[in-house]
Amino acid sequence: MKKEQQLDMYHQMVLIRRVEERGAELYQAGKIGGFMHLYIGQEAVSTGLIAAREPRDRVITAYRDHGVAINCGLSADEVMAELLGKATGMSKGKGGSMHMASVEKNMWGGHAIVGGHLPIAAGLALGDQYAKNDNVTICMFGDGATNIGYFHEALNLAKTWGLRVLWVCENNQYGMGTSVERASAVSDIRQKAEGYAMKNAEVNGMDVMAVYEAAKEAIQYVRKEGQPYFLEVDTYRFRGHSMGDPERYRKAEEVKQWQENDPIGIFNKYLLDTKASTRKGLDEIEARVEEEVNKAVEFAEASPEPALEELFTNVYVEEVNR
Ligand SMILES: Cc1ncc(C[n+]2csc(CCOP(=O)(O)OP(=O)(O)O)c2C)c(N)n1
Ligand SMILES: [Mg+2]
Repeated sequence: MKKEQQLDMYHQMVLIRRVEERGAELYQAGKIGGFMHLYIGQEAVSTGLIAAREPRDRVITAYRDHGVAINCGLSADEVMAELLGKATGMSKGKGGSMHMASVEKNMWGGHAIVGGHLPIAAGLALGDQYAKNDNVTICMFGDGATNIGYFHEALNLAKTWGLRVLWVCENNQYGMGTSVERASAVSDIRQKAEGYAMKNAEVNGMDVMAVYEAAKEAIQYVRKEGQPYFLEVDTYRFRGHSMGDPERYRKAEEVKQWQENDPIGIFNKYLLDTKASTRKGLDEIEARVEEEVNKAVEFAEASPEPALEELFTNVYVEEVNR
């Protein structure tokens, strides 16, 4: 990979982190309504995955979607404005934290119902199969979602019909306050893909380059073979499940251990070790992010709320280009 692309990925990861840290402050100040789930700690997952796609490949995810939007090419302005429910947000202020979407960037949401977007991913891929193209749909979901009926139906159909879906389980060890071991019959989640005779792999989600390499290989397989693929990514959320989580279900020690493997810190070290950048170069990226986020907050705060006449617009997409 060219070093420019690596530095762009570093920029994306730091931007996700800072947008969310500022988002959390604005939430505490009462400026953001509804639920908000932070991606802090998991930035390497979507950054590595989406860096490996072509723009024509579709991306769909659950409610932990702010980072995914940034990786798909949405600006900090559009994400921040959406968080604040403003008309200039990527979903015109009508989606909020959990429903960020952009057909233009091939980012199909942002879905709040656990597992509910997996059949939608299968549908997107079925549409592409019907149109006889070889686009890949990348569908991300949590470990908890693999215990839901939709997961099994969607994987079964994907394999039966040869749909081009890359299923990505972000195993962050918990579904709300329930650990994987307490909710799933198998804690090695990719075993579930074996049940559908689906090729699968597991990768360290704290290492963005490892995720990128695994995703490249997986996407190539899906595109060439016309078959789905299952990638389990081991990761951890550093913050609570959503904004009001007392975190009684896990020990501070455990959180600290994972935080020592901060994906941004690991990538920072990698870029210095491989001489892709200097300390000064990375500091400059971080300073640029700071400016971008300050500007995004100003932009979002100054933007208008959606007009009442817009209440029933943008409910359906009328045409999808294939
Ligand atoms: C069908 C459904 N059941 C329950 C909920 C409440 N709920 C929201 S998030 C969540 C946990 C999901 O965990 P996981 O899939 O691992 O995703 P993570 O939050 O860890 O990213 C639950 C049970 C929901 N949104 N939808
Ligand atoms: Mg989880």
